[in-house]
Amino acid sequence: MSEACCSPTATLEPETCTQSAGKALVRMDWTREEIAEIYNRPLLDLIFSAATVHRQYHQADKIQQCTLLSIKTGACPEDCSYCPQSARYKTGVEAQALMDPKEVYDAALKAKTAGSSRFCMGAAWRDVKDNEQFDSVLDMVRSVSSLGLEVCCTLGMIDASQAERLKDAGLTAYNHNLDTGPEYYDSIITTRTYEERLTTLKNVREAGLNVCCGGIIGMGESPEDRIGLLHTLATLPEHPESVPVNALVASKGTPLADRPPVEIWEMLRMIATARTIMPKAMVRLSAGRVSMSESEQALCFLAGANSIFTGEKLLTTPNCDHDQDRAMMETLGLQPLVV
Ligand code: SAM
Ligand code: DTB
Ligand code: SF4
Repeated sequence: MSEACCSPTATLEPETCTQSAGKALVRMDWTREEIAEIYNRPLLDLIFSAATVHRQYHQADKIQQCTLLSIKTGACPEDCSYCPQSARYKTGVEAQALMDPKEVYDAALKAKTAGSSRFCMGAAWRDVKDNEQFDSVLDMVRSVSSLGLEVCCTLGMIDASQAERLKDAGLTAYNHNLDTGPEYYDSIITTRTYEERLTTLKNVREAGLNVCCGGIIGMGESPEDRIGLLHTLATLPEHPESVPVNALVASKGTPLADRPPVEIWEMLRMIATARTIMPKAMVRLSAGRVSMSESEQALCFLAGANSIFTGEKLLTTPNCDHDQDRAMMETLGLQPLVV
């Protein structure tokens, strides 16, 4: 008789079973059809099987708290339809020049004191230029890293040498999202290509940095587009160590301002499928958490999310109240992950 596979109800033949020694296999050869089958499972079966994989690879009672800081805000030349920081839309976001490294250090210290173990600095740039501003970002990376925090940056496209310099400065991970599936991508952004994004991811990986790469749902994409995004991520030469799942924060003035809110069921499908096909990754419940109830977030943690952004803001939009987050973790018996 065959062993039960990672689907709780499946009794697959051994050659089609995706488990090894009681653990889901880490595979880079997923087909779109296989991912679609997982994504479209009856929701409770999907959550149950994802929760099973989650417990094989992660401590299910631990949630990593991360803090974001916008170190350079707004006036971005790109046309990402979701983004309140694009100069092309009238969103009311006030442009701010690159922050002073000392202020960044203070913010990181505050985040650490508040329980964060990862600090992510975002800049509204298309790409990184080799100039004093990049030198200043390298200083910021060095000083945040000296606090013993994981350090992540999201600065737009970077080349191989910039990735190496970030690594040398102590960067843990670089965030560069694919945002959506390859077929839908051009409906959302025209000023940089999917291929260019993949090149940055390659530069990041080859420099020995961890890859943080995910996307956004709720931009009008179809389930097939979401499956396309998950397929691209899960068939990279190595899985990203970190996969942020964002629900669109519909921001006034952007072309996506009137998109209806994402249903929790869609968020759960996305998180559970990401968890199932990339078992080792940190799956981050990212933008959009502010619109979710605690019970909805609890389902996301059950489905395999193991990280949240804490602090009053994401980059430019409001985030959940930190005291309420603490109370929620207490209620759910979750502890902050210490790295
Ligand atoms: N400018 C850099 C870039 O685009 O690579 C870094 C900053 S950018 C704000 C980082 C990511 O935030 C985007 O790739 C996108 O996935 C996410 N993001 C931006 N605006 C968002 C929104 N309104 N709702 C959800 N996610 C958003
Ligand atoms: C990611 O995937 N989500 C974060 C982080 N990576 C940089 C950013 C979310 C931004 C939400 C809109 C804002 O606050 O401006
Ligand atoms: Fe600029 Fe990044 Fe916003 Fe796109 S997502 S407009 S590149 S800040």
